[in-house]
Amino acid sequence: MKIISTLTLIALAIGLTTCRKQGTSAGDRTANALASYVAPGEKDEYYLFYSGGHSGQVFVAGIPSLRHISTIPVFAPYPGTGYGSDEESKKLLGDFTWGDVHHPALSQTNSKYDGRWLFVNDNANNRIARIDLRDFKTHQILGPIPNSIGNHGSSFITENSEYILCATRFSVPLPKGRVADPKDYEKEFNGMVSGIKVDPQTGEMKVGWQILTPPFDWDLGSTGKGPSSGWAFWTSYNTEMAHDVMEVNSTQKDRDLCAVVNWRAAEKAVADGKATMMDNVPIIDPAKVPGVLYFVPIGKSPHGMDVDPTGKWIVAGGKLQPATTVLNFETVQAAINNKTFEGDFRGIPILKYEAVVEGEVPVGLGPLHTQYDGKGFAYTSMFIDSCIVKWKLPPWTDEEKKDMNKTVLDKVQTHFSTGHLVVAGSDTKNPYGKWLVAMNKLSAGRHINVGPSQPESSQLIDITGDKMKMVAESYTEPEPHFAQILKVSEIQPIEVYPKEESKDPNAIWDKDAAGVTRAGNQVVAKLTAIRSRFTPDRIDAQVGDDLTVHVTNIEQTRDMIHGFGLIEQNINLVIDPGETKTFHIKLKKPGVFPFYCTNFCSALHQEMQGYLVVRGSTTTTASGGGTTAGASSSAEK
Ligand code: RUQ
Ligand code: CUA
Repeated sequence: MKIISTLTLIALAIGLTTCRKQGTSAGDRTANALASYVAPGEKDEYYLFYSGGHSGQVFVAGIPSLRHISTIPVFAPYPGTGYGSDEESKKLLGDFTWGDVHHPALSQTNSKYDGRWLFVNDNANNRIARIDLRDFKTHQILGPIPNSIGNHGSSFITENSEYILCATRFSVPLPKGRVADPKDYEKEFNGMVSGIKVDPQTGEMKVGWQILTPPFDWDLGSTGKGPSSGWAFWTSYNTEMAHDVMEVNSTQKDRDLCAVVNWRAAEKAVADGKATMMDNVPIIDPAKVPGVLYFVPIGKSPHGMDVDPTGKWIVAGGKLQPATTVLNFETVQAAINNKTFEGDFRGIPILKYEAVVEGEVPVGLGPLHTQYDGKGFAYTSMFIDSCIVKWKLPPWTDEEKKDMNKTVLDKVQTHFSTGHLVVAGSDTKNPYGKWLVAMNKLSAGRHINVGPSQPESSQLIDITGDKMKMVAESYTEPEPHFAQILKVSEIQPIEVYPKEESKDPNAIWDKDAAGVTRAGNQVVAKLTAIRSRFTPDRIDAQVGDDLTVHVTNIEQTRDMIHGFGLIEQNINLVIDPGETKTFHIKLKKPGVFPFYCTNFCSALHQEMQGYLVVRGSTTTTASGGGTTAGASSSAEK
């Protein structure tokens, strides 16, 4: 396949619209409506976990309805669940108030979803978070990851959730904090592949090891399974190693180099003492430890790189090449064993293109990501063509090999500029198939006008037949990148925190244990919340005190959530049934500050309120004389 220039591509895009439009007859409309209709009282069949992009959150929708059901806050405060207001979530967030969530990954056992955790990466602040699917809450945020900047090529999970693998989008002088001139980019800057170790019992993550790379911009990737077990793959753009005017300078070469990483070999090299330490992380220099890293040339400025359910085929989408490139892992393995190299880059072997590429599939313009249904078909999102293309994976017949257009089976138009797509279960060895969701970068006025801040659009496509069928569309806040789909019947989240599991030392379950205590200027209040009362409903303190409040929601009933909003003190707790939450403030101004339940919990919800009474300090009263009487009283019960 001839590789063509950006300009030719744009010219082609104007004259070539081959995507099939969907029927809009009354019959089609009725059939589509029924296919995605979930009647009142009925439930969706699948969860759709969308990354929330720079909202820092994860959105949960149902399939087939595409209805948004809940938001899981991860890297940014979310007042709806009080996230970022209580001490527990403040600690998770640290000093950051946002993150950029790109690629969610469900935990796997034996290349199948095991329903335990959802991991998401933060492209902006180099972090990874773990959401527990038992309660749909964020339980850990790891990072910023050392020696690593721009955690975009992430979070890719290995077959048994041994590791989350990450590659850097940006390169900087390492270790972080070292300064070099970007003009010396090639010499002074480096990228990194990181293996984040996941504890098999608890899911707790820690940085395992890292592999130093040239300063290419690593892009999307995925992990192997079956024959490619123990391997991982990333595309890259900017093998030109440009540092400015990237749009031009990083798109010079017809082919960029993809990374083929043997993560088991990396793990072993570290165990064998072949790593050196940087910022407390064992770092492997792949030029000195052969067998860990290989390159494969892929054209041009590629983006997605997706392993199929068998683990044999690896498909790269070339943003600036009108084709997807299919690598055959068995020939990759053979090329490595036989040293079928076409040279090296800084000591890293480059596998010979012809030896490892099975073929190029002429899918159209702007192929980004590929997903699979487990029946031998692949589905590629087309950014420029605005469509989804269905095509046939190898093995191909001689006739198909002669005319690769024959492997392209169907195209359906999307609206517009599709980025990621997800097929239910595509990254497992047994996809559910059935549904595909296209995540479009532009909605371009297909929704009611909401002004210049526009939502993102998603479209639901039925892939059960020979021809794809678009049945529904929906909108989300910015901005879904990738998503994961999980069958609802595969998990059973809790709906209350069981009392007997409470480990919070400040939890109280009996109103007799509730109250306010003082030691010096430290005032501690322990409250219970239950329909429709806080006990105690009065907290007394004075200016200058450090006030700590623990609120336990002692309900054990589903949906009996209480809030604790403290007026003019910027405190917003939301406490689920059986949960204890804490806040801490320094009291700076005198006054009477009402607190109230923010979740409408009962007929007497409005009555669920109390007072924080903050008297001026004794010294203030003595010297200023302007504050109210009784300033010396404290911690009344
Ligand atoms: S990238 S639109 Cu962040 Cu996943 Cu491909
Ligand atoms: Cu508790 Cu409203």
